[in-house]
Order: sequence, then structure tokens, then C-alpha cells
Amino acid sequence: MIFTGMSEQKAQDSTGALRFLATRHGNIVVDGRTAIMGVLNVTPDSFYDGGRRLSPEKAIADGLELAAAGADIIDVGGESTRPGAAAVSEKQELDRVLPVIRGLRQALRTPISIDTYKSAVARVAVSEGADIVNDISALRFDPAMAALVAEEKVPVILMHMQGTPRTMQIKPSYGDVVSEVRDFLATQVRYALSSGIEPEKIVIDPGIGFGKTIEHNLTLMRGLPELSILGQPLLVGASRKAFIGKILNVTPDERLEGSLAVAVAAVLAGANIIRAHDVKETRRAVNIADAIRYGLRSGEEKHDG
Ligand code: 7PM
Repeated sequence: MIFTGMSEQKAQDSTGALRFLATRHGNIVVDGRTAIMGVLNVTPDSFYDGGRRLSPEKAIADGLELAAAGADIIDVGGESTRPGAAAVSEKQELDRVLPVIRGLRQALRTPISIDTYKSAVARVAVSEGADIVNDISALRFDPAMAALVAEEKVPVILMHMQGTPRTMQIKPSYGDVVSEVRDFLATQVRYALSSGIEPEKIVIDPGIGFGKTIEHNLTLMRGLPELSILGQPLLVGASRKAFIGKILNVTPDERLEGSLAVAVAAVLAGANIIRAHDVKETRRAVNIADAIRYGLRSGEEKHDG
């Protein structure tokens, strides 16, 4: 693909790949620079950050910290999707996320995504200031989700998952994991379009760790260019996930370096958005990957040596 200078800021490049994700709180650049989505789980039971934010005040403070560290998006979630995690009611999920969305929205203009597959949760979250719907079911679990996203004209993240959060890690199985994930995402993009969601508002995501063995995750990382060719911005979320722990034989709190290595590999293989717990460190690592992938941006040139 040919870049004629990042200052032109056209909506699309010559290949049709999207350069921006338009939200109510501004455009998120997704080409020429990788966006970072900071994870803000407001749950008692997430595998890494669960139980850290039992009050909305603590969650809001952590969200402000993610923004200060350079997050381009803050992903607020009220239900853990780790294997076997307890399901929560719509009311409980909203009780967790709404005070946090309201508090962040008052203090910040950083785009906020709501990590939910429930349209009722997404509807209220968006009305209170969320800008993006992050649906780990890719519009499949709630038949009302596609219409809600179309009506609100918000960007949506379509993520691949085999099975459900409860069952997904019981013997995941594929013929060819890359082509199956690619074909699934292509189908869900078509469904989103047929539901009236605009093409420039659709992000795709292979769903690292969602119904995949360690080998499946590694094969998908290798196959990311096959997903990029769908022409939608590509999000990769591998931060502190189990396959990193299995390779390095470390617990979630020791997975920073592995997560940064995966983030860099993802960017060099075509990712446009990286979902991460450790925004400051991920931003720095990804800035290097961005410089390799896209070249220096004006202002970044410093003398050598
Ligand atoms: C087990 C699996 C435990 C996954 C925790 C998680 C993603 C996401 C999550 C992702 C998008 C976590 C995750 N992962 N949304 N939500 N992509 N779009 O690390 O990879 O918090 S939950």
C-alpha cells in the first residue's frame, strides 16, 4: 500500500483499508499509527485485574490512569468472560459499568467502549457516553444487538469465539483455524452490513484465547495477514492471556514482557488496535513496531547514535 504522507488524512487509503474509526468523541486513527485499547474490567473475578476495583471511584481513577498513559480507547467491562466465570444479570452488569462510564465521560474525551454482548447493557451504556460496542459474540448472542448498533451509529468490534465463555476451552477444535476464523468474521461483517451498520464502523478481532488452544492462538498470530485482507480494522487482544503463560511458564502477573512481544508481533502482522492492560508499556513497544511498519512520523526524527 502506498502512503503519500500522513498529513492528507483521507478516510481510506488506496487499498480501501480504513484509516479512522469515527466516534462521537473524535476519530481514532487506525492506520499509520496503532491504537491502544486499555482494559478496565469492573468485575470481582477477571483473571488478571478482577477484584481490584470494588468501588466506582477506584475504577474511575484507574480509567483516568489508562488515559494518561496514552490509551486511545478505554474498554469498560462488567462481566468476566473467562472460562467458567459466573454470568451476571443485565442489572448487575449495568450497576457495575454505568457509574464508571459516567465518571470517565465527565472527566475525559477519550473514546469509551462497552464490553458486552447484551443489547440492553449496550443501549444504556451508549446513552450515558460509551462510544463503541465491543461484542465478544460478534452480534450472535443477542438478536437485538445489530439493530441497536446500527441505530446508534457507533462502531462495533466483532470478535470470533468458538463455543460460549463457559464451554469454549473444552477441547477447541478446527480444521484450519485461520480460514475458519476469517470466514466467520467475513460472515459477521456481511450480517452487520445487512443490518445497516456502516462498513467504516466495523472492527474485526480473532478472539485470542476464546475457544483456542495455545497452537491455535499461535497459528492465528501467524495468520493475521489473512484477516487484514477483509479490509476492516483489525484488533488483537492477547494481553496476559494463558498462551503467554504457557510458553513462559509464568502466572498472569509475570506476563508483561510476553504481552509486549505479542503486541509487537501483532502490529507487524497487520493489527490496527491492540487491547492491553498495561497501556504505558504497550504504547512504548507499539511505537517501535509502528516506526518499523510505517516509518517515523514528522517530529519523531532525532539524530542517530
Ligand atoms: C480469558 C479470556 C480471560 C479472555 C479474560 C479474557 C478480548 C475482549 C476479552 C479480546 C475483545 C481479558 C479477556 N478479551 N474483547 N475481551 N478482544 N474485543 O483479557 O481479545 O480481559 S476478556
